Amino acid sequence: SQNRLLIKNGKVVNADKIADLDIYIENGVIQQLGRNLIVPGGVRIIDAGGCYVIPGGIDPHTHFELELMGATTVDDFYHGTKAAVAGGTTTIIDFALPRRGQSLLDTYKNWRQKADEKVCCDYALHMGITWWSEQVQQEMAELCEKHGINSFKAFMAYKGLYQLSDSELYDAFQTVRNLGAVAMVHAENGDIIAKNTEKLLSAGIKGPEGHQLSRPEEVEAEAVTRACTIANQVDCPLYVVHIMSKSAGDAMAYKRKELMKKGKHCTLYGETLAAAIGTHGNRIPCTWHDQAAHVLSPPLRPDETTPNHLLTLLNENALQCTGSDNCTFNKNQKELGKDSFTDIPNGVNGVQDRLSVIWEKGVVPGILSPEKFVAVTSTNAAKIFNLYPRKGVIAEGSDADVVVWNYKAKRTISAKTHAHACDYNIFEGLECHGVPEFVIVGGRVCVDEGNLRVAQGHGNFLPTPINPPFVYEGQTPEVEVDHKENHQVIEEIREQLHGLTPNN
Ligand code: DUC
Ligand code: ZN
Ligand code: ZN
Ligand code: ZN
Repeated sequence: SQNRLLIKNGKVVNADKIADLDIYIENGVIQQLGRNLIVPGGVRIIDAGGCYVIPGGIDPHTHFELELMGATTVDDFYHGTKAAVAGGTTTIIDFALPRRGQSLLDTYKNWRQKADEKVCCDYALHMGITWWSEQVQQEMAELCEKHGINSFKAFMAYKGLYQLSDSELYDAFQTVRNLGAVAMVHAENGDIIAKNTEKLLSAGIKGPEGHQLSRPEEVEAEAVTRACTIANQVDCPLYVVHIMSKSAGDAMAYKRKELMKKGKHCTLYGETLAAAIGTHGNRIPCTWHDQAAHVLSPPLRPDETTPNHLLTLLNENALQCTGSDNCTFNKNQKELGKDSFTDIPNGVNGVQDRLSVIWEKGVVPGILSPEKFVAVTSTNAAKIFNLYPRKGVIAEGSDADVVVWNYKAKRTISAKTHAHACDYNIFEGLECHGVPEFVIVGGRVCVDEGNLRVAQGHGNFLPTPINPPFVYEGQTPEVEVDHKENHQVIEEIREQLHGLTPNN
């Protein structure tokens, strides 16, 4: 029947090892692993011979149906999760972002409304701390305790819109710490960016190239260092989103080493983006639209050695995760910035192509092993945001989010064939090894021999528990958790907040 599936003859890749295992799936959950499994008759068999079988990707950074800079992203929760699934990502974590002064609880409800009916895969939410007050502090506690949100993102840039001062960051991180949650930060120095922007505009530089010039590497690196310093003062776990430059990556590595030398738990984490690995900012001969399409914050760097540097940091566990920051605006929306780069809506695609890009740039040239690939595209995010081992691993009892990854096949990325709603693709023309031939989402075959057949509304909201048990001692290089203990926590949350899953 539809609910039973046997994936045979594949090589199962988890973050810690590769093993020859068949996978038996029933009711959306992995029931058995091994060769020569005894399974009921009439089970659909998928032959994964010659392929890797990997845990579905987790994209910890998306912006679906977000209103930003006067435009709303064209990938809503349907198109966004459809694109995710098409590329082998089976869980996304989106940012619920309140406007200044807006209630966090209202924002949470609004995001559930936007997402629940539309998602084709499971999703969780981070909450933005876009302003600071007593009310925000109280609502953070309620979100943690009643709604299963364990991560809160603050901004050091977007001055006058979202930016918090250092003392507000200190208070916000302390609140997060006391709740047992994880702080997140957009690390760029917003004050310096505002000054540089004024100077560029008055010098008549108004085109997209001004975006990158206004926010150079050290402006990002300084903010990474400052964010880690503030987090350390209040002993708060911190996840730095979208690290885009060599300098910022090195700053992250340095702050982590410093903390580990003191023999402390190291709970500083860094994420880089598919965009930073698969493209570069050296786009001078391009058309206005091509340049505008590549505008995101922090910007792509002209230094063409950036992708390999970031990949090396991922391999060394100086960075732990890769996201997409999928935040897609169409060409006509990007044109809001025709007269000034400051008005180009910030954002790029990536939720569909992240796995292919990281595979092509990381695994094919031998910088990342297949196991490390799984760690940085899935497992580490599951551990940091407390979705592990329900997500992020192929194990008995885990959700059946599984990808048959044909690493010998090739595909060429193009806006003509992608599942996004947007009319360009920043990776246009990139030929990638690694094709998700089958993508199984909660036991349902949603990519079937390459054919996409998603089920709108069939994903669930994933409440994420607080007190993340991911802290680890001293020099230990990997993110570790107590598998059994965390499994139990997640089971309890599942029952309390969610009724019994899976729902198919
Ligand atoms: N950066 C972007 O490019 N888009 C969304 C928000 C952000 O921080
Ligand atoms: Zn950001
Ligand atoms: Zn973002
Ligand atoms: Zn388990």
